[in-house]
Amino acid sequence: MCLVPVPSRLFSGGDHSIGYPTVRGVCRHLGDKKVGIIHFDRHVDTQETDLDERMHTCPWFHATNIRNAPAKNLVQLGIGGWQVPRQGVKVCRERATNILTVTDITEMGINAAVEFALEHAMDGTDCVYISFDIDCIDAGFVPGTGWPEPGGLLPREALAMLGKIIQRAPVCGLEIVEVSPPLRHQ
Ligand SMILES: [Mn+2]
Repeated sequence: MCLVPVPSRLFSGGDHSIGYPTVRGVCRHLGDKKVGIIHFDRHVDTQETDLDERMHTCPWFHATNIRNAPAKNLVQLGIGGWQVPRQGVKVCRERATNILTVTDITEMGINAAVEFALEHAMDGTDCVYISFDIDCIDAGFVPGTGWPEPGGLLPREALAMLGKIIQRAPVCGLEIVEVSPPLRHQ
């Protein structure tokens, strides 16, 4: 485990609307330090608004406007679900963020995916904020979530990547979101 440059925090959701305020809160304590964001999800969540509101599909549009959280250090792992709006993808392209789809990760392997994530999230930053949306995992394993998606990561793949990243990166915060037990039907 790396030494952390700032106190590390654990947040749990609830929906992903906590992503922006939690990164903003962490950044207030970073001074001049910078944070890279590693985001596990089937969805990019980079559109400015959704249904005319800032909500759980929009955290990274706003978080990467924070001075300490450059967009070039946003890495998104497991993207490729049905709910990936064109507006969000457009923002990713404009801001030159980094995306690996489930297919990318499957083809390159989880070790190479972890290297990619660390290389880009740590490029010029001091620490890493990890956002783990449980819908990055295949819907067959996580029915208790708001937007279950087929074709996601296997639990062992997601947990292995998460573990390898935590071992090697100075983590300033970790959030686990989109957990909704009432939606479990099994
Ligand atoms: Mn999601």
